Amino acid sequence: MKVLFVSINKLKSFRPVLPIGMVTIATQAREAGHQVETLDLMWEEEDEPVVRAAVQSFKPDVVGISIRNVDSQSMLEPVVYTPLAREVADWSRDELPGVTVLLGGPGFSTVPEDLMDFVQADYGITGFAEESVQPLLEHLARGEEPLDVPGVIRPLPDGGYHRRDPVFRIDYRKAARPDPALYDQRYFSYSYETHDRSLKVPATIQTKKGCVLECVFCSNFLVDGTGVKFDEVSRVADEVERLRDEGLEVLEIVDGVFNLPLNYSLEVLREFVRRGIEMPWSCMVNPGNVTAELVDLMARTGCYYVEFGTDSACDRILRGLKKNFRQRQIVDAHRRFVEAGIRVEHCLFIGSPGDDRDSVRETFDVMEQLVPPATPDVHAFWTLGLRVCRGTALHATAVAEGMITGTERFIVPKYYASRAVIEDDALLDEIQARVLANDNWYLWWGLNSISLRDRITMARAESERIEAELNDHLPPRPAPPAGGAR
Ligand code: B12
Repeated sequence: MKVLFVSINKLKSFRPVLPIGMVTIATQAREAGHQVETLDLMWEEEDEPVVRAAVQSFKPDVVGISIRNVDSQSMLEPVVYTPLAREVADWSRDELPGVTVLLGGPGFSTVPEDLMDFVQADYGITGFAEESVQPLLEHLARGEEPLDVPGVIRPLPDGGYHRRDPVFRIDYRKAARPDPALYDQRYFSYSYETHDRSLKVPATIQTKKGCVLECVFCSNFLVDGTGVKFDEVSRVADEVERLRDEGLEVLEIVDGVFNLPLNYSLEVLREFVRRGIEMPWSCMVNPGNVTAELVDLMARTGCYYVEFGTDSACDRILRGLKKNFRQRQIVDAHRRFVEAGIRVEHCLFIGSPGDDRDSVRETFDVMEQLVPPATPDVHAFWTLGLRVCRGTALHATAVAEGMITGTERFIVPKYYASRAVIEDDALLDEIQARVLANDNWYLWWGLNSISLRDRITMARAESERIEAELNDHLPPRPAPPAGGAR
């Protein structure tokens, strides 16, 4: 089969991320004997002529569209990225009537039926696809329906969808190593600025899939399943050595949480140390699982920056979010990394279930200690409101509290923001003042010129416009059942 894989992610902020998932399965398909080309719209000014030309010249049997991000997940800056998927499909079908349109990617897995409806695609694959893309293509090559392929979704002639649940199984020994030649080479000459240096786009590696936590808002279980699927430590180290030897200067470990479970991350790091691997790298970290040995090994292997999924610094709120750590551990973990010379970025929500004046102030007070002004190696990224995702406990809470009806399409971004925060004008003014007073805190770029209260009103109007735009292209049917909340 001839397969054209297209990545529609165009987000360069705050750094462009390599489409490792798409390139992994493109490599896998090529190794299975299919003819494969990749097209990455990240670098294109005008998408339409590029997509049309690629389809015209390659004449693929299948156009596989990789959908990483559904939307910005930001209530204050709502943006949807999915219309481009529909356009890519339309341009392809226009150039090559009858071409098969296949959807996949982490964003796709979070809203598969909605995206199938929206794009009018022929097939989709939910979950990770190392073990399903090949059987799907083989079936298509034989002119058969790939209905038993794990994770497949296919429209039924009379409406609705045939679906097979993803199996979330992977044999890493059989999985292809993403071929760097299938990345758009413009990633490797691009640099982006941080406050004090210019950095290359990091090479990416995944040491495992999945997460053991069940944070109430998180949709990662739709992408990677529950439980953790580990790669072999030696394979991970081999891959890092290869990337380093190919000249890549910076590395990012793209596990949802690197240090969970702790023992496995320690094994990976000990293997790096044993092989003398040392290069600048970064990852996402759980503040509840940070030991002296972990930080020491991370620093010795070159880790220069970690992103904490802190969410709140109030124990009551952390408990409600089902986080596995409390304020004391956030403070400890932060200090350990800072002492080791590793930059820390906290990602925090304002408006979680139960959030009110007291809990917001407590969180702000703790962050003022950890991330004071004029310390540019530590940052706090605040998000007002939490994106409500399919099958999450937060979805059930948002319905129970009357914030959404529960029949909304999940492709349309909806947010949970506790009433005790969002309806308290004095608190919103205080939040604005405290964020603006700290040059290492970020909530929304426009905060200097537009008040937070006004921005919320403007963003609501923008959200309504986005919803209407999406609904224009969706058949008028209720969303499928959300599935059991976790
Ligand atoms: C690591 C990560 C980050 C890192 C990226 C670092 C880097 N250098 O890549 C950072 C922290 C920077 C980040 C930022 C953001 N992220 Co992020 N991130 C992730 C995470 C944890 C892993 C992504 C990854 O690399 N996976 C590894 C690869 C191998 O897997 P994969 O991409 O899923 O690909 C597999 C399948 O999806 C499938 N597949 C992929 N493409 C295709 C195509 C076809 C045709 C088919 C059939 C299959 C297929 O096969 C692949 C192999 O199994 C995911 C959550 C998760 N568990 O997946 C969120 C996730 C992708 N991120 C998400 C979001 C929203 C963002 C941000 C927009 C957040 C923000 N507001 O800033 C930004 C966007 C940044 C950007 N420029 O695009 C969402 C996207 C979904 C959505 N609802 O929009 C996710 C799913 C988290 C979530 N559950 O909400 N992220």
